[in-house]
Amino acid sequence: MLRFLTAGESHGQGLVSIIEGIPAGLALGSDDIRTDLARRQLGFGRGGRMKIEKDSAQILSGVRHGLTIGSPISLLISNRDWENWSTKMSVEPVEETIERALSPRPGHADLTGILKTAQADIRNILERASARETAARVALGAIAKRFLSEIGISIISHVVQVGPVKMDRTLQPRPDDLEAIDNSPLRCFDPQVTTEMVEAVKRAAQARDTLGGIFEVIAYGCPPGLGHYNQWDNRLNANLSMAIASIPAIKGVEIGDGFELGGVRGSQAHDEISFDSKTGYARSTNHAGGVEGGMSNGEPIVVRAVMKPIPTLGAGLKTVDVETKEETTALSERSDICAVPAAAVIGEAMVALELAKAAAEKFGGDSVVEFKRNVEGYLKQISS
Ligand code: EPS
Repeated sequence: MLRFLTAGESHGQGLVSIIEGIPAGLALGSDDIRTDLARRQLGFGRGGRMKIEKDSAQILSGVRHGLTIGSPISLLISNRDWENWSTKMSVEPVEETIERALSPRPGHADLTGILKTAQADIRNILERASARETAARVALGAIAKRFLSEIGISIISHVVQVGPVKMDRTLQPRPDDLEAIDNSPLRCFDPQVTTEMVEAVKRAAQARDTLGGIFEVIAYGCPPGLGHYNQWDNRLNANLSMAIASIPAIKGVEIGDGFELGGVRGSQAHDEISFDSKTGYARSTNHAGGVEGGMSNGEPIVVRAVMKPIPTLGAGLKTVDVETKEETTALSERSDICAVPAAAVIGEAMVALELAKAAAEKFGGDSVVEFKRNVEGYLKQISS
């Protein structure tokens, strides 16, 4: 029902995206998208490209006079850097000889990409494999967030680890804390840990190296029952994991206490149930991260992901020239030292898109009015 696609190269003319399945009557403007696009560009340790780009999305269709009309919404994010690349990335053939990229970066799509697609220039791979594409996903995610906010769902993220520097796992921010998180140079909720993270990024930069880390996305206000236990590909935990793992450089995803659950007994792993006649069912803990049996259970949904260090290293790793097969140093485009704060914002977008999909499936509705009426009826039904 709700689906989306993106297109566009990192140094091409721009990023294009289409989302289908957002009901009619949702208030939506470019400003709703601009805030999240700017948040994706934040973070200490970003490269020179972020100084060039000032991302904004032009809404090309699906919105009229500030409201969605139920047709596919299409967006264009123009690349400012395009003017420096219009010959190298020209759609039409060009007269001059363009230097090819021939030294694949270990950890990137470069080598397998040229082998798989029978192309000789790594640029044809890296342009699309680049994390630039995630700007389009963040724009779509902002639309999904706008939709979810109609039923009281809000999604935040924060960085809990950069390289070896970790934050206390039990510190969990609330939606009101998002501004403070965005104001932190590494989007970390703990000021003391932030200082240590900044130092770690500085040390990596001095060594012309890169750093990964771990981020957490939390969705507040989800009703119980998004997703389904009835079929493998309806399970919300599975779909959230796929959505997050699809972000470039993500190597692992956990929900709730995740991998730590492998080391404790059942009595410590599960969230005991209570009932209050005024407030309904409740849990005193949330080890499950808001998902049980493939469905949201009404508690905050907590998803964590590990991002590997970016494979474009200033110093360049050992590799092989794909033409001569001689040993060489991997190509080193201008790049980021640490992009975990940006990855966290992309994580919010992917969680939003997945929850919007699950909510649209559960509650249906061709208009926002119908969707909200269905949600209200359901919440009334399960509260009695
Ligand atoms: C990226 C390389 C860099 C990053 C880029 C991801 O781009 P450039 O080669 O233009 O310096 O800045 O990220 C973005 C452009 C972005 O918008 O996040 C890569 O190789 O993945």
